[in-house]
Amino acid sequence: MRFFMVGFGQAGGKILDLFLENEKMRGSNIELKTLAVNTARTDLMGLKHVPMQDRVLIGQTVVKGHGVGTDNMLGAKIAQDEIETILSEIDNRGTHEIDAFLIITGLGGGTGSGGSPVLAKYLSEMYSEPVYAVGILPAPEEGKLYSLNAARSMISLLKYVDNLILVDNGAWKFEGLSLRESFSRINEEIVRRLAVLARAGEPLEEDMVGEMVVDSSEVINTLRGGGISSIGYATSLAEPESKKKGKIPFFKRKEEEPIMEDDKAMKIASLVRRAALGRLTVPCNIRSAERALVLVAGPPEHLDRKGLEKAKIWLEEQIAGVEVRAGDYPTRRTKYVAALVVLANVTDIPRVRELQRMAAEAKEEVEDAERMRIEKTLSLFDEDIEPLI
Ligand SMILES: Nc1nc2c(ncn2[C@@H]2O[C@H](COP(=O)(O)OP(=O)(O)OP(=O)(O)O)[C@@H](O)[C@H]2O)c(=O)[nH]1
Ligand SMILES: [Mg+2]
Repeated sequence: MRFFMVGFGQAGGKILDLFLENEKMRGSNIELKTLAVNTARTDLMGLKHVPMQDRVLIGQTVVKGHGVGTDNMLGAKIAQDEIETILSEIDNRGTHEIDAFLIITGLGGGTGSGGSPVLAKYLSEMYSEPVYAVGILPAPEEGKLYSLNAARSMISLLKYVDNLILVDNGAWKFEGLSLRESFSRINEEIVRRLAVLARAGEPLEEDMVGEMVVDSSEVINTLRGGGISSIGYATSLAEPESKKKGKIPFFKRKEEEPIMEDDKAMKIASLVRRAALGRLTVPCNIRSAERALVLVAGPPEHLDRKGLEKAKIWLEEQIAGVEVRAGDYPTRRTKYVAALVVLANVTDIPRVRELQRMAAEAKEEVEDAERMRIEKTLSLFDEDIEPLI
């Protein structure tokens, strides 16, 4: 699955940066097209792995490289005014080999929150490839302005993206850490999941083929329809073959072999179950999902077709719809078996409902405050004074 990744704003840029670092560390052979877009010069300078030529500063004449200060209306305006610059940077990098666009952004801030929907709109109009966004929801403690921004951004993004993958900062805050301190850990969790998704359908090591191959078209079919998705993930340490009981030739009896195979299948099935029922990127009711995609990655001797099929049948029973796609890919670059479950087009997401409520309240308060301020200011003047216009 070849993404053209755009990190929009500070959070988006940082996650893109970490994704690239992770790919480098793994000695990845995936060719990546990337762009970090921001209105804040220092945010762009702080990136370490996004190549210099892939960093684009917008809005210089308006905010002089200082960011939009959580004003996402201004973020949207700047993106709109400079859309030609962003689009030509994307076009210059070539798009014919990519499978999809992926815009990563914080929804509660200004630059990425406002700019991402504008970019999504143009990309969806100009290219046939699907456009996805990874949107980070603000934690409740960040306050009403962030909620209002997130609600506005989400509503606009959902008009243009093929799918919006949500991550809830509030649900991912780590025990004993402040929200800011949690960011780097949350970002690692996001990158881990994106790395698995980005590998679907890509040959990792030339001589290895999965038991059930998932192609990028299956990711695209899962993520179609313009809804909201949530991702589950779980790993387990892949025990070396020699340590498994029953695999030691001396003790091995013929009739034990099927049990071993069943054991392998059971492990895969329970890993997938753990991924789907554990902490999701945005907590939601799994029963409200329209489709699902399962990807399992790990050393080839730990992958199992039967296990995957079992998991698939189980997941079909859990979700609202019937479309579940599943596949695996072998890799020797890890000691773990990882399972990723994408729950596509979920509708029952308590945090989104709460955000809508908070945003409506915030909007009313802002309007009330504005009306009162105007009334108060006007009451300072004598009623006999005539206004100029
Ligand atoms: N998970 C995660 N969330 C972040 C990170 N940095 C900021 N956020 C969240 O993203 C929102 C703010 O978005 P930013 O990306 O900082 O804002 P921006 O797009 O740079 O816009 P301005 O700074 O207003 O110009 C807040 O809700 C933060 O909680 C990060 O590194 N990780
Ligand atoms: Mg910023």
